Amino acid sequence: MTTHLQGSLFDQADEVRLGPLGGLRRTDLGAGAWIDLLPGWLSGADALFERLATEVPWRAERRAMYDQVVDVPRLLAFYGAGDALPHPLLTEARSALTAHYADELGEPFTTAGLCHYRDGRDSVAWHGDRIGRGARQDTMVAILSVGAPRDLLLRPTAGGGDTVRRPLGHGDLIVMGGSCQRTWEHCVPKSTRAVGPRISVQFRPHGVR
Ligand SMILES: O=C(O)CCC(=O)C(=O)O
Repeated sequence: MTTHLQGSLFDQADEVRLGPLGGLRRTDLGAGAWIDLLPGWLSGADALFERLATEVPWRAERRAMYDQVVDVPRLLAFYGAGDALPHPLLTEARSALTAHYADELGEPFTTAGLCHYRDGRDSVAWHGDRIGRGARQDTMVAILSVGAPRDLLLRPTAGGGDTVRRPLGHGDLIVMGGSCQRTWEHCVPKSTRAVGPRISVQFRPHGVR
């Protein structure tokens, strides 16, 4: 697959390496929801992007919408709890997140969902991760982003309140925690700007989708 990623001027590192998680900064969103953010957690993120873009067995999905079947506007891959992840760095990232949040989360991050946004036409609509336990329980979803930044937007499920916007790419980490999947929803909107490709890796505990 051709990727056309314009690399970051700030991240020319060849070695793919995680930094410490001590720099995570928490924003309280209210209603028991929060996000933690760590820009540039991963150095060498462009190299990881290229590896994932070319080596992951990406699936193009189609979904029923009203009376039509439409293309899902992004490529997908999913790694369950027992599956080998497509790059050792992702295994390292999952372990580091599990260790860092052990007391607060009380269980490990186990699964990894990957989304590949090829250009600004790819997106994910407003949703919370509520297919599983996230519908009833507080939980965490940690997202590592590589490739060109795309905005992740969050807004209260109940309506009202400000929309929170975080541009994520080039090795940035965001963790959505507490009631965030129930009381807030998130999306990656389409962009009419000439944006490059981005891959997000979402680590979730067992039973959260
Ligand atoms: O790509 C992202 O950062 C968000 C992905 C997401 O929300 C999802 O796949 O449920």
